Amino acid sequence: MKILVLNGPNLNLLGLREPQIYGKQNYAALVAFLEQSAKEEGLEIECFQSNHEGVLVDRIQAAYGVFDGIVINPAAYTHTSVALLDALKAVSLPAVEVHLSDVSLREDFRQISYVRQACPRTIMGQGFEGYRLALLFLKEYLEKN
Ligand code: CA2
Repeated sequence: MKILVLNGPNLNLLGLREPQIYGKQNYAALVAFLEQSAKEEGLEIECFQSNHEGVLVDRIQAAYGVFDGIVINPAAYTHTSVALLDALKAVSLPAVEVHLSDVSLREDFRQISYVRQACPRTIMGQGFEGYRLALLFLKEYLEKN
């Protein structure tokens, strides 16, 4: 099973600021954690981060026929992007929305998620562990479907 892990804008700055919200570890540590988690579960993953909405749309489109599922933390684009929602719907791959922080406890503008409509599962507030749980969810989902 091949899973694409997408991270949106500013997540490349992990560990540099706001550690009380996003944790102390950096983006490289997140990728290392994901690779270790995937190895343990026998999954093949590719991790990709971009600060650009269209680039993320391109990667979702290119996943069609190549990957079996998508883990996505769209970061700020969660709350603004119909383009990411449309891309996820278009490729029709099972996708899990992940957030490091618990967005349900944060500002009003973070209560909207466009991508959620295309995701059978959302995981929030569990830091890096949330990404591992997303991989596990997709593994089980793909085994059943
Ligand atoms: O909790 C999450 O994972 C978020 O997707 C993170 C986004 C935020 O806009 C979403 O509402 C929730 C922000 C990512 C920014 O990451 C930073 C990392 C270090 C320093 C500053 C920002």
